[in-house]
Amino acid sequence: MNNYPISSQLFERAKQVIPGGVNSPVRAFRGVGGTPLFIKSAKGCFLHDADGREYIDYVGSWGPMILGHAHPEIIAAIQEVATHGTSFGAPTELEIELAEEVIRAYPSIEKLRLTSSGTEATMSALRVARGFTGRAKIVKFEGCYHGHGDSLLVKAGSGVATLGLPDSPGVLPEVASNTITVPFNDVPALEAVFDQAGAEIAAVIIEPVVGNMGCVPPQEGYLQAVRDITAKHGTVLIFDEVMTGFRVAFGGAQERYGITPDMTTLGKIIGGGLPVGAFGGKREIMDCVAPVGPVYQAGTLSGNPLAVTAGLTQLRLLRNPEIYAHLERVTKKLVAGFTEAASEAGVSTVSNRVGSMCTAFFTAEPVIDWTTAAKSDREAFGRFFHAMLEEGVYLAPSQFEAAFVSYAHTDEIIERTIAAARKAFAKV
Ligand code: HOZ
Repeated sequence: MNNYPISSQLFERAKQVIPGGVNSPVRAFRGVGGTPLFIKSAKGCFLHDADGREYIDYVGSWGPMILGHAHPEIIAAIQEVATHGTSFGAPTELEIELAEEVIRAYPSIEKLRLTSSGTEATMSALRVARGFTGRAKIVKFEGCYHGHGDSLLVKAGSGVATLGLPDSPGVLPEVASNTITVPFNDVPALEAVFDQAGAEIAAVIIEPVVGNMGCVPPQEGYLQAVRDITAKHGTVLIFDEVMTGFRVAFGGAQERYGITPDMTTLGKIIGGGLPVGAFGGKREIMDCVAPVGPVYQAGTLSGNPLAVTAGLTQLRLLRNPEIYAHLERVTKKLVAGFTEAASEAGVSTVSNRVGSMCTAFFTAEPVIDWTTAAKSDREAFGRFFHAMLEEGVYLAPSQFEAAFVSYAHTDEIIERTIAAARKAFAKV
């Protein structure tokens, strides 16, 4: 029996006019099979689909909804600002306020530029790093995903890993050849690359806590080693905190691990659920950006007043440390509950967590990089995913995406989720 008749109909219709029926590949459920849910509305930690079913949501729009969906203060702020006009293509005071708010939380950022997505932020940051250093090569890590910019679609995580795609056609070999990849959490591999080509490397870009191969934390001392190696070679270290920014701590992974990058990219949470990205860093690097410097970057909707208002309102609410204490506590409880439920059912899982990001990998071996993540049993994950859906819990439809917990996830919701997991693991 099809429990999702309306979503199924919508999916068939969508496939006629949108590639794969979706506007971003992971949403198509290819990683788990079946029909993607079409969502009608969301409130707090709940999603409602087109078939009238309710789910506890652990996707949170892939990270931005840290306070839960349709937060009343954010909605009210957007409505108020919208009455004054929705886009001017000219500066507003709101943009300064958002930049000031971010800079206060991220001492490594002296200046920043707003974009409309995380992808734009990472692409722009690389261009600036190349312009600043006059070097061509960049280093990224296997299984890390930094949006779909050409230079970054090499051994990428997220949808690329989920779909098992080879490096994307359409990325010119001469572009890809300037991207060097190394395994995450492997200091000798990074040292070897720098010993060989250090003077040619403009930037190292890293998810300081990986979210795009599932959640993979940096091992003790790893980020410091990356910092030391890049500093020694005059290479720009870019922390891609699109997922981790204002997520694993108010000041992101750089605050949590005490490491100062040269540049940072942000997105997701800083838009409060509307499209905002940002790249920023040291003044001398950011002053390469036009119109101060020669590195060109622009955007009609950059700094859009609605998006900036949503982000600013969310960041001001997030100043309350009680929110992070809650997120830490309930996510820890969730992971402990999953681990116990899996072990009771005799299913091997390894769970990684940093703050309110976590993943249960269907494997018996510690997951520290892409090689170990890729050993997960994706079919078992798919069965678990669908069993959870049946129980009213919406997880990311891929083994290689992190779960995000929000402030709206109460203890009672976490307990309901663990009870659902008990039943779902029994069906794996
Ligand atoms: N690449 C995103 C997750 N890492 C998915 C974006 C989406 O489907 O909205």
